[in-house]
Amino acid sequence: MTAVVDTPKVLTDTEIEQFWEQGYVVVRGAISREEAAYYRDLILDMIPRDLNIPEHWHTADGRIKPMATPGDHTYDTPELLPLWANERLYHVAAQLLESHRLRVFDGSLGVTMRNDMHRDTPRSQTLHIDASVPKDVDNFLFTLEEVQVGGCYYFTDVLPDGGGIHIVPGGHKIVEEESRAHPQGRHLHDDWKRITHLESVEVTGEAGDFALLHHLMPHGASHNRQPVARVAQFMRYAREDHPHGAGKAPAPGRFNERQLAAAGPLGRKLLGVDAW
Ligand SMILES: O=C(O)CCC(=O)C(=O)O
Ligand SMILES: [Fe+2]
Repeated sequence: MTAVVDTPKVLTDTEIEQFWEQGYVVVRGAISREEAAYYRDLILDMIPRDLNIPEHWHTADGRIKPMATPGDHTYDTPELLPLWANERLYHVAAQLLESHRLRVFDGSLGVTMRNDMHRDTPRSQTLHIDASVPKDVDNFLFTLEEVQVGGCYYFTDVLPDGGGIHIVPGGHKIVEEESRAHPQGRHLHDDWKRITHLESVEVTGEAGDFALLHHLMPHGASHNRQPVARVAQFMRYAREDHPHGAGKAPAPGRFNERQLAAAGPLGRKLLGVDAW
């Protein structure tokens, strides 16, 4: 695949090839170790020190998922918005999606602390995809415009069995193959939210790395057997001309002045507030 955008090339040709073949790539040093430690502390400080977990947050098997409000997992505070506007990741997404006109979204958080239970299974979550394709369409288009790339920043070192996200190497191709062979391919395996026939492996990484996945990649959270809690924030990128509207602009007034200042010029474009 040839890159047609004139943004800096963060990934090597080999890494780009690996992404399209394997369905994922680890972007090394998306932020520095110092920045990662800063964001780790910021996120851990959101957890009440009395460990009284708010009713609307999720917690299971040592994985705490803070919720901004009931039903909304997006954390786009001024403190976290620089992560949304990260230039290095933006350039990677632009390289892969072959467009510089991108939208960023998601912003959910995940803290996975050690869990000594359920030793018979490495994962705490069923394999699923989080595709930017509505569930009311019959099938995926399988075009580059439809692809969303996303995943998570690791703010902590993620050693083997350390709660790293599980993926299926080449799994995005299996999803494509099965879906293409079925007239209602989008709806297989409970709309691809319950994938039980594939084997997964953990993506390890260092504090500051970003595990980037193709949106058809089956994945799931894993148990953390290590003392070090895994702290992560999820980001997704889609093209502005995304066929199902993932690139559409936000409602006017969606972001306040402090958020817009924190996002900076690139962030404001990625959020859809300023035009490309
Ligand atoms: O926390 C993880 O590693 C993965 C979480 C995930 O995929 C999800 O909640 O949709
Ligand atoms: Fe997911």
